[in-house]
Amino acid sequence: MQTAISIPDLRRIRTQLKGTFGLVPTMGALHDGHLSLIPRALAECDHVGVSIFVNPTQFGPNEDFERYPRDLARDLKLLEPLGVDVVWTPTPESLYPAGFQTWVTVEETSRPLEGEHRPGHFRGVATVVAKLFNAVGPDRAYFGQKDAQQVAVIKRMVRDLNFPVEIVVCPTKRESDGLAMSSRNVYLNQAERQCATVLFRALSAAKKIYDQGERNGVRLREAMLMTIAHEPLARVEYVSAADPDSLGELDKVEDRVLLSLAVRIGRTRLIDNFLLSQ
Ligand code: PAJ
Repeated sequence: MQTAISIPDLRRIRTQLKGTFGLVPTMGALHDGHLSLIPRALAECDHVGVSIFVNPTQFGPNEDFERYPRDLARDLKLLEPLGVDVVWTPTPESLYPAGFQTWVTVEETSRPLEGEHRPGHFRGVATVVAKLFNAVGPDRAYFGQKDAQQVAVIKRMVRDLNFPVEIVVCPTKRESDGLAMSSRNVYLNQAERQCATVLFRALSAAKKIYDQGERNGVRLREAMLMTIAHEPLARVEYVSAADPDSLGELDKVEDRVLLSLAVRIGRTRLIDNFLLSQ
């Protein structure tokens, strides 16, 4: 496993790796959710690279950029046995040189849900992912369904800017009680950790009535809200039953619906979603 910090070093390594290349972009603090993307990438590509970069531009001024978990030595140890060819850990100065002023904005898709509660978040995500794609030149890039709106935004950017990259979406990896794995789960104390299953329980309640035939968007959102209302530690930011591509809220579900929600538990903000079809 080779490692690179500078873009020229990364490029030197990259040009030596012939065949198809898969990129797994991450912000580190790796857990089994991140790691689950790697076997998929290795199975589909001749070579695989992982980027680790806590991207400052996707954090709001009152968000957790400073306290976001960072442990590069541990991350490298976790990646080493998996068969990854290269790990790239760029510096903020190399990706955001002095005088930086060029941004990628995916307009409509970035607006609702996360975009509404985290202004500027997807501008930061789209910009850094475009820069990672430019530097690496991957044939495929692997993202988790866990961040459903991020997937929609990146797919839109790839189409709109003609990036020659295939976006591959991998299923959300969960703890045994349903909690979606997230680097932010380490912020939760014991009581909050128990409460955190409320996201999965709310999504499951909506899925249950969906499976029984409910196609009314209001009812699906209500089912999630009612579950969260029973948890005194949980404060809902949004619940949504939306079109998975446009992210527009649905009155009536036709064939596919993205159920998603953001909930604050204490100081920690968690998101999750189910993609239901048919
Ligand atoms: P990060 O939160 O580190 O996540 C890296 C990748 O792992 C993302 O594609 C995310 O969706 C995926 N992932 C996280 N938790 C997962 C889980 N429980 N199951 C499956 N996949 C999971 O997402 C980002 O970083 C950043 O926004 C990034 C794309 C790297 C741009 O900075």
